Amino acid sequence: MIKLYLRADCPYCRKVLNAVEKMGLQEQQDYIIIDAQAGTPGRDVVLKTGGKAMVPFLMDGDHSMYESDDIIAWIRKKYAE
Ligand SMILES: N[C@@H](CCC(=O)N[C@@H](CS)C(=O)NCC(=O)O)C(=O)O
Repeated sequence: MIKLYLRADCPYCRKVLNAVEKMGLQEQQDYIIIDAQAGTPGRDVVLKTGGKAMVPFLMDGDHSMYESDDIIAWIRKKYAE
């Protein structure tokens, strides 16, 4: 399951969400959203896994990445297959 670590007020996170919604993907079914606002357990996971305090952040099994364009491309490729 794709995990998207996001902040509600982050425009790059909104860009990722808009893209996955446009792809017709369903939250809970195709991906889950984890709050990564400062001070949350989600933020701790982002820092520990990727080494940077930045969102959006994707985790998909062993894969993780930060850049919104890369995240969108990863999800698009995964669900196009
Ligand atoms: N180039 C990055 C920019 C991401 C970015 O600037 N994220 C901001 C929030 S909008 C961030 O992580 N700021 C630091 C923080 O939240 O601690 C992308 O497209 O994903």
